[in-house]
Amino acid sequence: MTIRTVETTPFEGQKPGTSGLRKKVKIFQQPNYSENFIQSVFDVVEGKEGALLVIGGDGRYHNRTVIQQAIRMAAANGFGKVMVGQGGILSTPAASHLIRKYGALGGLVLSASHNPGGPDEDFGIKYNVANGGPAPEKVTDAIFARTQVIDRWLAIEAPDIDLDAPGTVMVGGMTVEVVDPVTDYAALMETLFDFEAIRAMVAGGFTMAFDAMSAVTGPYATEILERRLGFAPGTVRNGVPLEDFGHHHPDPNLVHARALYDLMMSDAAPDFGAASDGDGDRNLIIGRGRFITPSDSLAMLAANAHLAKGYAGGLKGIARSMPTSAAADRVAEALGIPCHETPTGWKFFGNLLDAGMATICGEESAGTGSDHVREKDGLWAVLLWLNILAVRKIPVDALARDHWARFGRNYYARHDYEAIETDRADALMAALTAALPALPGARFGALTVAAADSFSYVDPVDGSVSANQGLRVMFEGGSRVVFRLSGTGTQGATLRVYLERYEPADGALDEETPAMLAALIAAADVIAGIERHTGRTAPDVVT
Ligand code: VG1
Ligand code: CO
Repeated sequence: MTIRTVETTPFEGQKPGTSGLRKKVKIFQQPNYSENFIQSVFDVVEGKEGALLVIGGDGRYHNRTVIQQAIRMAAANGFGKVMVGQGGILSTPAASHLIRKYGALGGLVLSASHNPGGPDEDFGIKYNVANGGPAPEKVTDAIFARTQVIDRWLAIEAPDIDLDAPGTVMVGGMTVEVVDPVTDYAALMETLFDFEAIRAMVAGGFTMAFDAMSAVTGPYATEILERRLGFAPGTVRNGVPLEDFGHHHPDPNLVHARALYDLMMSDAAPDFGAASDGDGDRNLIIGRGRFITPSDSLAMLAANAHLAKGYAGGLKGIARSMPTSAAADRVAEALGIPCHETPTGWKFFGNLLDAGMATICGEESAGTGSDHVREKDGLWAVLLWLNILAVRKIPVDALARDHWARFGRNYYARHDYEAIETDRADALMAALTAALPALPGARFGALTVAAADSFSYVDPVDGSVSANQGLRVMFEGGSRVVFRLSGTGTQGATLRVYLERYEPADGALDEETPAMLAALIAAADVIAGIERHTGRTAPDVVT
């Protein structure tokens, strides 16, 4: 086996963001670009000799090229075995499960998640550690530091392997096993949920539409929903993963999953609608005539999780990202369990899950998951919903109304201003940061600021501190606006404005969200000077 040592020089900007390194495909196609990053990962992680590495991606354009090269590099860097999904496919939660199940040292997840794919769109690489979760900040910081001084990468001389042929081949001295991407994941789901009960509900006439958005969940959803649970063929829509996601934006929200939303609001709506994103870790839940916000979904799943066999023993705790609404906090309070508030990004849940301090986690960005893996998991959320509906035997809308009548309702929306010039976005955040101390007591229409701060997180397990995780303006009565800049975009800056208003159980529970948030939206613009700084008068995306 010949190991090639290829000289290289550092690239700027290889800093992993909220979820790995994400850039335009064209940037990743520069000679040495992907290799520099992967080698930096390998230079930083310890214990590679003879170890197992899991590799898979969401099937987007450039996936196979990087996988073939990563296999040659893993062999040169001393790994004993690579496990890769057939066709290069592994959803993010399925990759997390394989890492855990087979005791891998870690995994490379090749995805830019909900970002579009294709030659002119986005690509990404994320490293997950031995617990199956995204590398924590101390690891991503070390990887970034390494990218800034890297001067060589290693690969063996070997031809591409046949990624479509299941089985085992040797690459140099290293074993490569091409595995079915669905089998282990589907088996895990059967341990958590009562498939019998869901099958009986389906046999009784319960219908659903699942939009895989031409992304990675197609094969998973077809196997689990149609083959194992008995939903009719055609229940899974856009079920074949495409390299460019059919030119769509594989982001399961009301804008990009519009067709599903329109169906669910129409007379032809099935009982249940759901969608997942590029890499299968997000979920959209819509009942007939009723959209469930991701923050509400987290709260409703937490309140009912004990109805599924995997959670029959109850929850140890709930964790949510800071911008996620406080709906889950009220459930935690009622259950007498802790609710942890973390910065945005799944990597911050890892320690809480490992330490047994949380069982269910969620983010307002359509991410929900549990301690069964260390990633958010789109299909898991869909199956937990189905299991709960099968036990409670009520429609989604009734479940939501019942929940609000008990806990109150957190009206919620997120406004995104995309591709703002970076300087302007930075100026807005700097000015707002400077203004925070003077805000308490200030009035904006009928709203009075109760507190304002820059969110900083101290990890209760390892004591690590993550500062500057978003600017919060809290109002008297429990309403709130949060401002932060995205860490997953590939063009300029994206400003996210998170809006939340609480109505108690005896308050106005059946109103339209935009009307309920109108005063907050107006206050947000005045407080942050959104139009003044960015020139924008309206958000690009409202979810
Ligand atoms: C966004 C979401 C965040 C999520 C992250 C990765 O990050 O807000 O909640 O964890 O995407 O999701 P940001 O920094 O752009 O706000 V995924 O499905 O793209 O891996
Ligand atoms: Co994703």
